[in-house]
Amino acid sequence: MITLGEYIIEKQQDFPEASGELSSLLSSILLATKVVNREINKAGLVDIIGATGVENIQGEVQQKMDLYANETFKAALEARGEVCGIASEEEDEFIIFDSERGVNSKYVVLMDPLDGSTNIDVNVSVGTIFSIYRRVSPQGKQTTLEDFLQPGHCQVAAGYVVYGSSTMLVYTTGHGVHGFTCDPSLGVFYLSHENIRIPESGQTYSINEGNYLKFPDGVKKYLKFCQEIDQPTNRPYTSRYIGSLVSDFHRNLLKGGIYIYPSTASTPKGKLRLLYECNPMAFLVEQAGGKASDGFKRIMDIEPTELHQRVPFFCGSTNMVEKAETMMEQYSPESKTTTESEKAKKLIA
Ligand code: P6P
Repeated sequence: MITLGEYIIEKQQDFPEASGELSSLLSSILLATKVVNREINKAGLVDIIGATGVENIQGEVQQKMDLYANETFKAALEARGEVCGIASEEEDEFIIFDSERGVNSKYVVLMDPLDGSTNIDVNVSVGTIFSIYRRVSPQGKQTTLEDFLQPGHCQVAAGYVVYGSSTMLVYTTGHGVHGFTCDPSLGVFYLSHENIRIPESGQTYSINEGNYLKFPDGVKKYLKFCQEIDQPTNRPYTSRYIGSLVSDFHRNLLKGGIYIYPSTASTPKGKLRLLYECNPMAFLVEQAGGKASDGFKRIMDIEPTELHQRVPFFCGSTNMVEKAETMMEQYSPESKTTTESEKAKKLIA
């Protein structure tokens, strides 16, 4: 029974150039996770569920637990002094940690402190998602926007916490994906899933079919493919959609499956945010042997332009993602938003 703290230190040799800062950073995330977990588990008993009436930059009404989780992770990260700043779904701009330790630290963290938080009021699982980069601005100075607008393939580490029937923390530092389960009697996270591998095929698809009428034709064709009767390929597949990315992702990671949030009428660029939802999940799924794209382009190769930019998201078992991409190429090529096609449009204009 090895704890998360012991595992991080044991694996520190994977980072010869890091003299313990990354280990210390990850353990500060663990500390904040324990505090948030405690509050979520009693959210029904204290005045901490429900909405604040305040909207965040996403135009979404902030839940009280959103703000609590955001403040908890922000405080834990700043106190540990291993990051020079953070970006968060709950913060309009990136946050600068301008203490002497902060400006001299190596890393930045991007996070969705509590994803799917509207589920808390109805006791459905929610999650935290985090992504860690080495800064590109000079140490000794304040962090800059460029530290946060790095493509996903530059991530140093990424992970999520799923506050479900049990609380699990799953992370990668580029050396496989490892899951730790909390023993609530001790508040300790023990290694429970070492080297998680996602099956290359699955029988589950996760998508909000309420948006069907406005899906790209390629997505509609893929859904019909999933629903066809075909014994040899175990179809029809099963539809499972919790409305909590971390929960749907976690199930598909362990059992195989695909999660799709495509462009819709109300979210023409998709709903999920590239920097602190899609990139960390893409890093994890690729490290587990899966795939993540916007339907055409590898998520981790997308060059970010804005802190809260959204992208369509296809993520999960490689064979399933590739089948969906084939249908997007065949039936919705106009949805491709690669740099090349944008340049072509400008030339024609
Ligand atoms: P919809 C939660 O708000 C979230 O960001 C993901 O966790 C979840 O998968 C998705 O949005 C649900 O969105 O539009 O289907 O309710």
